Amino acid sequence: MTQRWDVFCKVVDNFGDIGVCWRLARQLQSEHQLDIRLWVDDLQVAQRLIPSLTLAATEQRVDGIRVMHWCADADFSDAADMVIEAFACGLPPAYIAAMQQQQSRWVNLEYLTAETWAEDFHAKTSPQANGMVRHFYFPGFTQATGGLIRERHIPPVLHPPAKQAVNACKVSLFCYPHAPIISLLSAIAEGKQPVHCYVPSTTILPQVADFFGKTSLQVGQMVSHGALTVEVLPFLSQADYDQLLTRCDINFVRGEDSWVRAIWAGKPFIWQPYLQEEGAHIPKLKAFLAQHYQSMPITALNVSQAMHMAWQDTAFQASVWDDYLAAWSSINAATQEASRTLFSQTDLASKLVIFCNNL
Ligand code: TRH
Repeated sequence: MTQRWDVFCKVVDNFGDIGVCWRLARQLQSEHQLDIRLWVDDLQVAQRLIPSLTLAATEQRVDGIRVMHWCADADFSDAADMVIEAFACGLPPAYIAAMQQQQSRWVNLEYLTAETWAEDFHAKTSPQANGMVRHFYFPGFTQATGGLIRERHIPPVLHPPAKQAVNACKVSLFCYPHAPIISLLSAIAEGKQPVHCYVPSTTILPQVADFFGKTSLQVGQMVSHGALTVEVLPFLSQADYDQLLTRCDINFVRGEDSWVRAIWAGKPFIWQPYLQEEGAHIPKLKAFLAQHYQSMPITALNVSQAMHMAWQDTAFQASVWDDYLAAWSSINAATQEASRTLFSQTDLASKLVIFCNNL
């Protein structure tokens, strides 16, 4: 009999919560033949990534997934065999009661981090007051963690390392509004290397418009200054966004899901972690750089680290951009190597299925 899985997703902010859950739900359904319900509390945000969603529907089927509106009056009486609580979102008490009755298994999918403690906490349990056991599942970059989301259709990064940066360098820009966006755009515009920068429409557009002395920018608009041309794209479907990353030479990504997609695109990328209190995102960033670029030659590593640190700061120097372009070939080769290493590991959904079946 087909196993029934429920994935619970609370949209805290931005797109990553639903971005991760939607990818995982689809992969579990299509590659592992599971019967999936995805419970989402904010259909409006979900609709940005799943345009065919109907906002008024409490239950609907999209791409083989039953998308359930997680609202106060939803029917929580029927619990699944396997329950994935994404990012400790907290399950409805009525649903937990149903889980207890149906002896469902309960896994909390944690945030991705390259910090070494993820290995220690992965697969640990948390006994609950009602006698149930909640299991912690930590995604990660090593065999001892829960792995990374990667569908079967993603090709391995096979292309040989390029010798030098291409003439018209293509860049994609997806970041949080507090990034030093204007300084980056100035550095690019003043540089020698022509750059075509694709900006999917998000909350950073006002700053990009500001750089060009405009009050606003519209989807489809193309504006240039110096070496920089910016093209405003619509907010893309996940599939189109993934494609964009593979077509660009440098990708600015953020959060969690776009970060992982940049890894599979295998192109040099600059990751902006989600801003956390007391600078907790910085150790997270440093752990990733140390883990991911082990094979990078020291000069390129220094340049890459400087670029990432400058991107977290308000003082972004033009020289950081110039140095990054100069080291591009070397960064590209090391990025591909790192992606290939991760590609050889089992993907998150496959590991999760094995993990759950062993509970
Ligand atoms: O939106 P994010 O910042 O999401 C987050 C936050 O950090 C959040 O706090 C955290 O809880 C969560 O991650 C896990 O960045 P992220 O993770 O990259 O998610 C963006 C999603 O949006 C991702 O699935 C890619 C998708 N996307 C598109 O589908 N089209 C687009 O045009 C763009 C720019 C992104």
